[in-house]
Amino acid sequence: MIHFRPIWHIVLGVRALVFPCLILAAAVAPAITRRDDVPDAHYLLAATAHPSVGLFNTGSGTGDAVRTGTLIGDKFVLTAGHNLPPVGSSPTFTVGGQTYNVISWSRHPSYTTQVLQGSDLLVARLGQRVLNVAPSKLHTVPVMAGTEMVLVGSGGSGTGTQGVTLYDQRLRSASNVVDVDPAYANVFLCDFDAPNDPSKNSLSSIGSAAEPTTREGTSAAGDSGGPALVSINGEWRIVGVISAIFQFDGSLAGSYSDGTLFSRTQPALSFIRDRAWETGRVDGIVTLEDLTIVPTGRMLTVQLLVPGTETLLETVTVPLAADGGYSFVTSRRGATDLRFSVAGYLRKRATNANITNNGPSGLNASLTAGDVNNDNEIGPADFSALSAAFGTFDGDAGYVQAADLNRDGEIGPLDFAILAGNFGEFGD
Ligand SMILES: [Ca+2]
Ligand SMILES: [Ca+2]
Ligand SMILES: [Ca+2]
Ligand SMILES: [Ca+2]
Repeated sequence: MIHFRPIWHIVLGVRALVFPCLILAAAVAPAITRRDDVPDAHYLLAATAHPSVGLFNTGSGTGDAVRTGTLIGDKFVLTAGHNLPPVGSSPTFTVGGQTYNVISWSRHPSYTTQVLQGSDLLVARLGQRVLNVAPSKLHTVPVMAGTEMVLVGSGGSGTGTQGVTLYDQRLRSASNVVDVDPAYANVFLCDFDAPNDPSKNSLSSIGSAAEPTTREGTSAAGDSGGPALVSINGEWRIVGVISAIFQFDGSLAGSYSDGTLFSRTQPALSFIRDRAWETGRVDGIVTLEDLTIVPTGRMLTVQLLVPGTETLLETVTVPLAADGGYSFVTSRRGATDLRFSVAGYLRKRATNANITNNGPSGLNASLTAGDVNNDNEIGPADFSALSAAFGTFDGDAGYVQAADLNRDGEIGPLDFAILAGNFGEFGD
């Protein structure tokens, strides 16, 4: 017998099509539970790989107010639709060691308490930018059955034999395998398999494997709204949001054979992106030419200018992401020139960008290396600076980072070649 237990309260009307008996019940507050033979420390450590996951407090003031959410933009959090803050509440989101006020939120327009239909999603907006945590990205491809994933939640903990025994609001991450019921396109599932006990393979009827993953586990109450993520080329991407638990054996929530129901995010991408989009937001990628390391944290200055003039409207300084990505928000609207500058590179001007409520997005620029002294010209002064430091390595007395044009830790022939190749050029 499978009980679908929506994590927050009783849900009525969920139809049982593939499950032999679907009974809905109110849940007490269980959360990510673990294999008996794997230490809790493994689950706690694994969660540190997901710093964008935090505690979403609905502000209800009740004992089950603290749920889970994921930062998906510097001001936006993705969580479950059933985590809707009550009217008049003061919800918060805690991530990266700081707590932020949630100032507005938007639930998926197709939200229903019938959790098997999916769309149990909510995008919340924070009152302040989160600057010390990189947001997670959403996977744009539907996740397939059999894919190994992780789920992260801030709820309690316990083991497969005992169920939940501890509620400490610490983030834990379990792994599991995606199970799919073709009758429900907007959700996927996982079950909590036990080592050497195929009787716990509760989703065998839809082809689930009986073997647990090395960090197998499942979720429940405080985990509600937490992400399911898959690793794509070494980067974690969100594929679902923890929506409900089901109990196969009817007792000990979070024990072996119990499982989790996730709302898929891929069918809801347009909703999520639309809500997690600030008006007047400009973004794109700035490529630092000839750089051999990622530009993470390099500061980009963007000057907003009246088109065709030097009349400065606004100056914005933001850090670059690993892929050179940047974004900022401005109240400026209409035709604007944007001049990009990063120390060590010639400035580049993008002319007549039209800033609207919706962008522009994808405003990219590629900056030329070699301006050691930042006078927007690659000339004799830069050559002299590089020559003076030539042959030094990072840590040497004479090493000057600005002259290490490719940032490989050595001021040598490669830097000289870059400078020589760009010699005589001016920036915009
Ligand atoms: Ca499983
Ligand atoms: Ca299974
Ligand atoms: Ca120069
Ligand atoms: Ca170098």
